[in-house]
Amino acid sequence: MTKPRLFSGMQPSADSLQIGNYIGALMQWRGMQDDYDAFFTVVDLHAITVPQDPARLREKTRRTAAQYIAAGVEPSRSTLYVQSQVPAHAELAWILSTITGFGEASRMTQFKDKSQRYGSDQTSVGLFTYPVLMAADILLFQAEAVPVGDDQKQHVELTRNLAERFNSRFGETFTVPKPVIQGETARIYDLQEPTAKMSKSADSQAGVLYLLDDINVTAKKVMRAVTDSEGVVRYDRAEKPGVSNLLTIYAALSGREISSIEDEYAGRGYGDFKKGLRDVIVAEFEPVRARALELLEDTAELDRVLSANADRASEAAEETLSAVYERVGLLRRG
Ligand code: AQP
Repeated sequence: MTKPRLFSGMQPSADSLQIGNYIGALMQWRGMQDDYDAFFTVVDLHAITVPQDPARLREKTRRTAAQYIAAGVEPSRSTLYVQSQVPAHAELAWILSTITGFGEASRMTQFKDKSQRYGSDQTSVGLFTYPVLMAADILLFQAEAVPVGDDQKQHVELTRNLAERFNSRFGETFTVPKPVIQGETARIYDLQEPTAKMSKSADSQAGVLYLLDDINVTAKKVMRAVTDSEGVVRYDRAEKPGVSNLLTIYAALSGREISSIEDEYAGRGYGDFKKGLRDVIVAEFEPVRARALELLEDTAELDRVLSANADRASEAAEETLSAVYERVGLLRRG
């Protein structure tokens, strides 16, 4: 039996991924490879919707791919490739933009947030059409499942609407995908500002745990994490965001229930708790970091793996794209 398709990706917007990307995405991806025919993409075309330094972008793209592999995405089992190496993404995005309403695109909250942050003169049209490109990413592979954070839910909803609209206007063409949303427990917050989502391209790095950071740096950041004055290891997101965030990380990496960790540290201070967490994180990160750095020592081999996977992705993408061109009425080359 053929497996259902899955699509997901991350932007190469930093030298290293952070623990939120690891817990919220990579750990899930790793576990879904058995049940799905998965496409995992480094979405560089999405990354250039905000300014990037060209040489650094190439470097970050390789680093992101290396971290996917180091975290357990297997390029021999799943299709792991770089978005810009498969031109069908951009081609389908154009077609979908012609059936997307201007008002519909204007309602995307991520665009509103980002454009407010950068100001309208610094905001590109690419940033505005970002969700249409994301729809193309997903629909190109007829993906049924799209594992995303809850901040991306609105974009997957738009993707579903576009798929249904296209199907009803031009005939059954696209699989209508479903988001696989990671709930609040999978959302990781900044260690210094535990009410803000942890981000790899955050302005301050003090509260961000990067996968590729030196292990001593990571250990220090954990020990300096913001907590509170109560001194009790207890989950309470509203009253104790710092400690709750640390508990979420601990539980996700150790596979334990939050209540069992609370019990273990009952009557002990935050110092002990942080040391326990530090050890869990270091044990998880050390092999991933070592493997990623090893892969980055041989970029020729990494590039070879990526282009072989891009060939595989192109083949799958072309099937959808030629059906789309046909349905829309574009005259195909004879
Ligand atoms: N803090 C987080 N907690 C849980 N999951 C997270 N993800 C990101 N941050 C957290 C998940 O990681 C994937 C990365 O998606 P992306 O690279 O497209 O960008 P993002 O979601 O905007 O992630 P960042 O780290 O915050 O990147 P920048 O700084 O570039 O904006 C997604 O699956 C996301 O849910």
